[in-house]
Amino acid sequence: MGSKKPNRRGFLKGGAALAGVAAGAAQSAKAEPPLAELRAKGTSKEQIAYGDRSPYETSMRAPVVERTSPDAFGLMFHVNAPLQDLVGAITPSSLHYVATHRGSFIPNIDPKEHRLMIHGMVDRPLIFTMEDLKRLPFVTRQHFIECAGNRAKATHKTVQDTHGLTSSSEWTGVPLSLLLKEAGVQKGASWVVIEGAEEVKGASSIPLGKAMDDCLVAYGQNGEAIRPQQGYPLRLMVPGFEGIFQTKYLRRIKVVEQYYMTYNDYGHISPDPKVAALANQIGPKSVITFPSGGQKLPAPGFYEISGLAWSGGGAIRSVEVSTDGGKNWKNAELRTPSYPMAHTRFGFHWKWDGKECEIQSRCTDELGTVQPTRAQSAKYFNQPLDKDFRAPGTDNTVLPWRIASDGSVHNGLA
Ligand SMILES: Nc1nc2c(c(=O)[nH]1)N[C@H]1C(S)=C(S)[C@@H](COP(=O)(O)O)O[C@H]1N2
Ligand SMILES: [Mo]
Repeated sequence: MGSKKPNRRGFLKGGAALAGVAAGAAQSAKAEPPLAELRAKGTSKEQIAYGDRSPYETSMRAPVVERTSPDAFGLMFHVNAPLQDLVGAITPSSLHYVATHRGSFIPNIDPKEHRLMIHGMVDRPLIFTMEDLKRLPFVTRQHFIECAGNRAKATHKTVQDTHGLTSSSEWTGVPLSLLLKEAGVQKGASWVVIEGAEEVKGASSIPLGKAMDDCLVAYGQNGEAIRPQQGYPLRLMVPGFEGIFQTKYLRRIKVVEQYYMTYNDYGHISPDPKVAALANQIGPKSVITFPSGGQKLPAPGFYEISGLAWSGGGAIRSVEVSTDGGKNWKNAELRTPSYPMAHTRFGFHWKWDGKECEIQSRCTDELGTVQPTRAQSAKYFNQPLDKDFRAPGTDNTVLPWRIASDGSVHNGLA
């Protein structure tokens, strides 16, 4: 918070500004069925066995605006997470974004049949069953994933459209370094090629230094087995790297002596070595999820601006919010622990005066890197913005939301 801590009671005292109604007046019109009726209906085995959300909660993933899923062949492409509806820093597994870069049927893998092979430039090629992996020392960490295709453009309406290709989960698995040490990496090795088990393979190459640093061979997501859409039964987590490196349905790791071009790298790798070296790490990025495009503020008064910040460079150090089109910036509060390469939730107290305005957020990570504006990014890449105002490179730029005097919220690029 800027200089002075706000006084919470102050907000409550100014209660007229809040949209609350006196107790008693806000009773729901629909009455609960009487207990006898509920009793007669009984409790289903399913309700007892595996929980469902309330039927009143209808938040959904949605295909990216640019491509339908499933397509005419039944293939699934990129599907956005409903960031506008989420609270906290963890994306519920059922709402985690999904990206299958060449289109895919989600494979149905029997974990008893699944194997992970580590081979190539190693002293002892190894094959692990899922049971083998679960016997080994594990770690649990929160990490975000973001697709390189997560880019806002002027025609997008909601934060689900502009930023929905990122999600954050708590992942559990075995450090990749442990498996590689067990296999014994040979002298001269410098890259690993990672391959998935489904028809498109999802292969990508990562530097050995990263593989030995903080990568996870993950089988757990948010306290249970990884969901099929996220790579059941096993995926590689490469914290902070672009989504394409987070190989799902992980089945093969080959230790090699040089960079290997895979099918997936096509279109992702730049011939400019400087760009290529930086391209796989996600820059510091943040976005306001409330109020955001498509929502409406019912009246002037107090609102808590809320949003998410994340960086491939480490933990989020600070988030600033501007409510006057980027002229003045004030520190937001970090409302969740800022773990390295994980979504961090921020909050910011705000009183809307009912006038048209523009709100935006920008973050700084632990390396001191500041999230750029679109203009700064265009200057850095020495490339103009296109007609949709898409940022060049991977888009980690600041996104403004414009609030009209009727309270409706719109994409500030439009
Ligand atoms: N095997 C496999 N791994 C894959 C992909 C894929 O299609 N197949 N898609 C990649 C892409 S492009 C992204 S952005 C992330 C998305 O992970 P998610 O679907 O769990 O959100 O997985 C990556 N790993
Ligand atoms: Mo992706």
